[in-house]
Amino acid sequence: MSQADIAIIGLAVMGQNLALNMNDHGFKVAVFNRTVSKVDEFLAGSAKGTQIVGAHSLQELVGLLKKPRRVMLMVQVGQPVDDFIEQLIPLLEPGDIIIDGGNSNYQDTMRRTKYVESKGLLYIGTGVSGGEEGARYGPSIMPGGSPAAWPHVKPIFQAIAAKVADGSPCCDWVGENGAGHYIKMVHNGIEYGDMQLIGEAYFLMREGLGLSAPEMSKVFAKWNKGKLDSYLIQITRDILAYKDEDGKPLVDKILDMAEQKGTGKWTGISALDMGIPLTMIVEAVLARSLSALKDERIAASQVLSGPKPKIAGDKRAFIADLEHAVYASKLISYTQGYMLMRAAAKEYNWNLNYGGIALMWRGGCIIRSVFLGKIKEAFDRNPDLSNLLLDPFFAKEIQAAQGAWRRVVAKAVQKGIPVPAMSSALAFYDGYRRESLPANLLQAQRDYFGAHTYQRIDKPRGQYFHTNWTGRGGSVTSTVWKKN
Ligand code: NBP
Repeated sequence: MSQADIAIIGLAVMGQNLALNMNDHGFKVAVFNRTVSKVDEFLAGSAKGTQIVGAHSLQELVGLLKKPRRVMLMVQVGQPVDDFIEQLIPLLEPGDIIIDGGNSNYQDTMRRTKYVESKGLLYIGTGVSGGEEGARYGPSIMPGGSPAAWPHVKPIFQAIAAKVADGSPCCDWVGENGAGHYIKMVHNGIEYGDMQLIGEAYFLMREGLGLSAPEMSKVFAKWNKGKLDSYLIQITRDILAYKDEDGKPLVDKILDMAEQKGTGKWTGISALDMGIPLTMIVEAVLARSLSALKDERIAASQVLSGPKPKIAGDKRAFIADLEHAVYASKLISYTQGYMLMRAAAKEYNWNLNYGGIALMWRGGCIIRSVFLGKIKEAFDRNPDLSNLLLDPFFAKEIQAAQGAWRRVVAKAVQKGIPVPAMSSALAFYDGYRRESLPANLLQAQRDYFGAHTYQRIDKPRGQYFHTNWTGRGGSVTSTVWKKN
């Protein structure tokens, strides 16, 4: 019997579908699961008739593999990953590769890479995006870890990954240690932002224009043929058209309390740690938190009032403006996401390929869109592009959209319809494009109450001054906080 090319541990939705996908591409896969009965169920079920082989112990699994052995974990994040690593290390030989394909925190992946490498083995932490369908027919795969492992994994990963129109795979090497999981985390943060923007557009149409779910489905269908063409717009179109058993839209019956698993929050924490103004994604995370306060909101709705939400006037013109507002806000979100990745690359010494990342996200994953093709083009034009907004194409796009964007945000504010993502994106744009901001006053306040010192516009940067504002303070200054 020929030996297996790769092992997958963890036969829940992702592990099973990845195994079937690898099998379809001619790779022989060996599988194992903590609850061993699931191995037999899988082999007798959806894996029946395939080349996939099962093992009933880790020892048996490792024995089925050709060398260097490639063992991929698709298990719940956290302790289960560490437990499997511990159990695998004594069974593997130098040069063998452990791959974690779950949504692990990048800091865990940095720690695990170091640990596994210290045992003479190689490690890959990879983001896998696209959910069940992606895993089965072509996910976006974002691997990082031990560079020496990549050539051994590349043929399998690039074969099973989604492909863009020219056949390029949505999978490439991201960088050392935690880089792959970091990029997957930012992907998920961007996903939160995109979903929130779509939610705000939906809410403006529902509350402001009084449109029904099927009417809004038609709007999203139209948007999906333009600049916003993307997986999330497409599924929103389908969700809004979906009818419950009684023929009424199912979406109207779903409780408005959002849940989250943490990757959006991690993205926000990383941005706060590095001082990057990732405002839109953080607003999207916090909008989910606000939605979760359902009972408090019900109580508050009895006490607190606001304007009537109905938006009068030309509905079509407003919907046209809305499309621009979503597009411009999305551009800000991706700009901020790229600012964050640039800062992380500096912090962790990763040599990130920004155009390559756009290509990895172009297909297979939840944020796949035509727009990402434009980002790839921007980095092709200028690989050192410091900020997406400064690319000539995107600078022109945002200029063209901003009138409509301002009208939508102004109307939402006037009508009391919350649009935290769209409005914070606009505030970022108006801050980023200004040479001067009110931080001069803020620095004066800090110096007034805490002797934190300030720099002057009429003196070279790096010189710090303190003023005895009240005449009562002394001349001792505090340690300077330059950045945060
Ligand atoms: P789950 O995240 O639900 O994990 C189920 C697997 O983890 C099963 O094999 C289960 O074994 C195993 N497991 C658990 Br639970 N606790 C364990 C423990 N203490 N020790 C050993 N094994 C344990 O599966 P999934 O939804 O397929 O996701 C797999 C990974 O992929 C996760 O990291 C997830 O975040 C990530 N991911 C998921 C999606 C998605 O759409 N679902 C998308 C992208 C990435 P058992 O059968 O014995 O309980």
